[in-house]
Amino acid sequence: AFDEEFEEQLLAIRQSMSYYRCALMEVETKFKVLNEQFSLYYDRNPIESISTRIKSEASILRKLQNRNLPLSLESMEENIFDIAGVRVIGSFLEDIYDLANYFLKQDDVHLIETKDYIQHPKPNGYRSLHLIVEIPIFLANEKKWVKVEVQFRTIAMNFWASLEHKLRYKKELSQERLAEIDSELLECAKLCATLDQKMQNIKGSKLAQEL
Ligand code: 0O2
Repeated sequence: AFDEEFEEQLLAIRQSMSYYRCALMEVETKFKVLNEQFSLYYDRNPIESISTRIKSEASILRKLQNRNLPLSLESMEENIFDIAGVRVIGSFLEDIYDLANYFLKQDDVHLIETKDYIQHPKPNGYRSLHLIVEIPIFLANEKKWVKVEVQFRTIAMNFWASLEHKLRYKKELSQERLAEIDSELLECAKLCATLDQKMQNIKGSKLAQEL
């Protein structure tokens, strides 16, 4: 009986992960379609790149433990919203909000939560627009609603976040040096925000429109 129960649990976990992978495919396609339409009408691609990832098992476990939540499949599905993650890198600041709005207007995309770290950057300087949504996936005999986190960033936001992520793991440094690095990273984040604004201004300027 124990073996059977264990096998059932494994199957349920595998099934759940497969639903998250299907949801990633759906969302990725939605952005590819938007990019295609933009290219056709405006002769430019607002999306620099799209990437997807499934959160690692270790990372899911850590998140549940840190929040003192039960370690079960139900608890994972109810509490962890970024198991399926899509990252959309847009060209200009304005593109980020346009893409997010076009995506949210689709009637099979249900918004659960918005975290706008562009309007309200994190204290360390992190900027990105996060949307938690629920989208349907169509299986042989049923329709399942699956949660996906979409992170929208400009190239500059992604540049900062990727390098900050790497630097954060240099834990062998002294407290003093770590504080210095944090403050240097915050300064870099501000420079990136200025760059984004300058690029957006150039794009919006009369000169660029005439080109
Ligand atoms: P990974 O490798 O992407 O899975 P929490 O997830 O508990 O920290 P919350 O509120 O659930 O917090 O999510 P939040 O802060 O809106 O977004 C979390 C994700 O955003 C992170 O996922 C990162 O991808 C990204 N992120 C948030 N803050 C930072 C930051 O300061 N620096 C960088 N580089 N990325 C950040 P994970 O799970 O941490 O990692």
